[in-house]
Amino acid sequence: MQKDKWQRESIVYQIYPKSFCDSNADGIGDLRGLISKLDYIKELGVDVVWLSPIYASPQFDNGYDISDYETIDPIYGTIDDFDALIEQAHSRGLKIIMDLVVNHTSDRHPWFASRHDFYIWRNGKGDAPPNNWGALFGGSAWTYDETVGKYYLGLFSKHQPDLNWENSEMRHEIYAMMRRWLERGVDGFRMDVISLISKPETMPDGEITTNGYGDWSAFVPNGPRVHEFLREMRCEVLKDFDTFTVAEAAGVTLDEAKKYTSPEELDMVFHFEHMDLDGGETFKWTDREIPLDGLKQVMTKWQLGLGVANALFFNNHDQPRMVSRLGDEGIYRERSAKMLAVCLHFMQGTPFVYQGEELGMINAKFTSIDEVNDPESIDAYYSHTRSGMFTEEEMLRYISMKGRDNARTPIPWNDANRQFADADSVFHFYKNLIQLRRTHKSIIYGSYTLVDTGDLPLFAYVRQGEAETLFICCNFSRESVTYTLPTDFRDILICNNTDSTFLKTGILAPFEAIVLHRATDSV
Ligand code: TEU
Ligand code: CA
Repeated sequence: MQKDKWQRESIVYQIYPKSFCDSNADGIGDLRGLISKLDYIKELGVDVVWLSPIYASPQFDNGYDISDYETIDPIYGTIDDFDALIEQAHSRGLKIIMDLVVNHTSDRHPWFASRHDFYIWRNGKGDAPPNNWGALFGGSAWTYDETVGKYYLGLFSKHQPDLNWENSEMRHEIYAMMRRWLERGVDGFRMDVISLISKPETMPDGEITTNGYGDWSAFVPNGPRVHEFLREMRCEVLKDFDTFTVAEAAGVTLDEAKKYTSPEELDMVFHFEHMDLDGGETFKWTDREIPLDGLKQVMTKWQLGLGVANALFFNNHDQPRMVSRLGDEGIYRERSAKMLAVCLHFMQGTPFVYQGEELGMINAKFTSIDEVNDPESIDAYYSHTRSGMFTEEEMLRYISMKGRDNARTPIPWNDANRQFADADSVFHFYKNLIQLRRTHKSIIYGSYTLVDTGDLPLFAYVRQGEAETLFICCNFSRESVTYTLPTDFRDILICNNTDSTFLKTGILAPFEAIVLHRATDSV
C-alpha cells in the first residue's frame, strides 16, 4: 500500500448522531448539535469523522434500516443542515464519511414494494421457510409475503430485507447513490456488513443456536461474488474520488481481509475477533470477560497478518464501553481509559475513537427492559426469559454488561467541557496520543512484535521504525506489577501515571501504561 496515502495516516472519530449532541432539546442528537461540536472534535486532533446513518429511516434499528438513501431523516435536520456540516467540517480540515448500509434496506423503502427483484425471494418448503436460518434480532430470517407468494430474506430482521446484489440494476442504483453523496462532498464510507452482500447459491440449514434457529454465519460472510462486487464498486464510482473506505466485515478471515484491502477494493477492514472473546454458546449474554491472553493473541494475529490495513477499535455503537469491559469503573476509571487508548493507538493501522471514549465513558445500568432501546437486546430479553434460559435479573445484568445501548447514552457535555479545560483529563491524554502519531511515523509504519511477559497481566509489544524503536507496556490489572525491561530504554514517550517509578523500580502501578523509546540501532 502506498506509504503517503492520507487514509493511512488518519485517525477517525465515530459519531452516533442520535446521542451525540441535541441542539433543540427534543432528546435526540442532531446535525446542528454536531456542527456546534466541530471545534471540540478538531481540538481532539482527529482527521475523519464517521457518521452512523442519518438517512430517512423508521428507526427500527436506529437508522440501520434505511427507507430513503437520498434524504436526511428529519429527526437529525435537513439537507441544508447536512451541507452546512460538510462545509463547516471541511473548513476545519475534517473529512466526513457516511455509513453505507447496502446489505439491506428498511421494509419501508419504496423499492420493497415496487422492485421485488431488488430483494431475495425463495419458495418455502411446504408451509415452512426455505431453511432454518434465524434473524439476528429474533425470529426466522425468512418472512412470507402474501402478495408475492414467497419468502424474503432478512438476516437481521423482517424490517431489514436483504438486497439482491445478483441484480446488476440494483447494484448500479447503489453506485449512483454513492456518487451523489460523494459529489455532495462526502469523503468516503464505512460499509455496513459489506462482507454479507454476496449470498451463496445454495442456502443450507445452519447449526441450531440458543434461539432455536439455524446459524447463517457459516454460509454468508465473504460470499462467492463479494470481491467482484467491490471491485465493480471501485470501478463504477470510488475510483473517481479520493475516498476513505472501511469495510465492516462480520465473519472476515485474514485471507479474506487481504482481498477486501487490495487496491482494487477498500482501504481497511474491521474484524471482530477481539469483540467475540467474551461471548460463547449463548452469544454475548454471559458473564464471561475478555481474557487478556486471548486479546493479545487476536490483536497480534491481525497486526502480523494485516498490518496497516487494520481498522483499530475497542469501542463502537454496537459494543459496550471498553472501560467497563476491560478497565475499571471505579478509582482507576480514568487511568484504565488512558491505558486502553495506549494499548490500541500504538498498533499498526488506523485508530477509531468512538464518541465518549475520549472522556472515559462507562456502561449504563439498566434496571428495566423498558429502559432498553436496542432491538437485539429486547428480543434476547423476551426470548431468553420466556424460554427459561435466563431470569429477568440475569438478562438485565447481561444487557447492562454487553448490550449495545451502553454505547448509545448521551454524551455528557458538562463533563466534556470540564475535561477540555483539564490538562490531565482523558480528553487531553487522547489529544496527546493522537498528536504523537503525527510526529512518530514508526507508530504508523513500524513493525510489530509481541513481547512475552509470561503470566503477568501485561500487554507489551515493540514497534520498530527506521529511526526509532518503541516499547509499549500496559498493565491490565488492578494490582501493581513488577516487570524487568528487556533492553535499555531510558526515555518515556507517554505515560498515564504521573507518579510512575517504572524506569527505576520496574514496577507498573495498577492500569499503568507506559511507552518508552530509543533511536533504532543502526544496523
Ligand atoms: O452490525 C453488524 C453486526 O454484526 C451487528 O449485529 C453487531 O456485530 C452485533 O449487534 C454486536 O452484538 C452492523 C451495524 O453496526 C449495526 O448497528 C446494525 O444493527 C447491523 O449491522 C445491521 O445493519
Ligand atoms: Ca434534537
